[in-house]
Amino acid sequence: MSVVLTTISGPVATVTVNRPEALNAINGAVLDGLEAAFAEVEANPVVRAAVLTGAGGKAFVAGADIKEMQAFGAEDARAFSARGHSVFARMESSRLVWIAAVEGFCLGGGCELAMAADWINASAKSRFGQPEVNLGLIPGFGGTIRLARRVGQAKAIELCVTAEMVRGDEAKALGLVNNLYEPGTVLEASQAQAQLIAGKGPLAVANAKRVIRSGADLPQERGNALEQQAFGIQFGTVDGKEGMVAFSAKRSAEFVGK
Ligand code: DAK
Repeated sequence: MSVVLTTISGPVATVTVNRPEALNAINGAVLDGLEAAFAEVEANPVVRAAVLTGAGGKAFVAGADIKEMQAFGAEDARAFSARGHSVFARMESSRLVWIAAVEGFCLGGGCELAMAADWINASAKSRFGQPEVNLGLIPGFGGTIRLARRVGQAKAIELCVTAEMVRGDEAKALGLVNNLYEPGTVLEASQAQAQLIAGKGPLAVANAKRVIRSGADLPQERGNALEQQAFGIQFGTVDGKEGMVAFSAKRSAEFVGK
């Protein structure tokens, strides 16, 4: 059985890290599987939104695979880190919205993987943390940067140096989690949310995500310029016209992604 599974249901893709016996810990094979799955989903013209999750219900992902990493020297670790960065970044640069559906433990490299998605859905019982210092390590898949951007520098330092876990409801209060659902229903609720997004204009969804992500590090004026350009582009699309015509005709829009 593959360590990463991809299922397509209508316009919604679900990618599942599938090593439940190791709480879905990320090893080299998982990175290979994620890279292939991200490429496959991105290239599928039918897919309009995507969910990332972990198998088994006990964990989204409990971290990078500690047993595999034990054999690493400094150069192996640097290469593993660089590979993780490049694979995870595929969700950020994707035309699709990626939702991380988190049940149970979401730790270390798992929390880093979830943060590379566009947002995180969880239950109040989910457990988030960056416990690398317990192993004498630090986050190596972008966690230091992404966590600080999500929760602020001071809280990110606190979480990374204490290794304390926070529950899903606490993570929501920190801004790490967008939406809470009942335990056992997070995947289904995330897929329903993806289905909702799939009904929107796909170019508009991709463009909104691109501008927000690219604009995050820009001064306001340059961000405004980026937005103006993207706003104009939408008016040159078939979908942009269709959406406004459908509104005026009091019917549902039929978007074609052009
Ligand atoms: N790696 C490998 N195996 C893991 C694992 C992990 N991260 N987490 C759990 N497992 C395995 C356990 O070893 C166990 O396997 P068996 O003993 O049955 O063979 C199985 O999953 C079930 O786990 P437990 O028996 O421990 O289950 P419990 O319910 O008792 O405990 C737990 C659940 C999540 C509290 C516990 O498993 C735990 O503390 N796991 C480790 C959590 C952790 O420390 N995560 C952070 C890992 S470090 C870098 C790149 C990346 C990173 C760092 C540097 N560079 C390249 C520089 C990232 C580092 C990390 O993510």
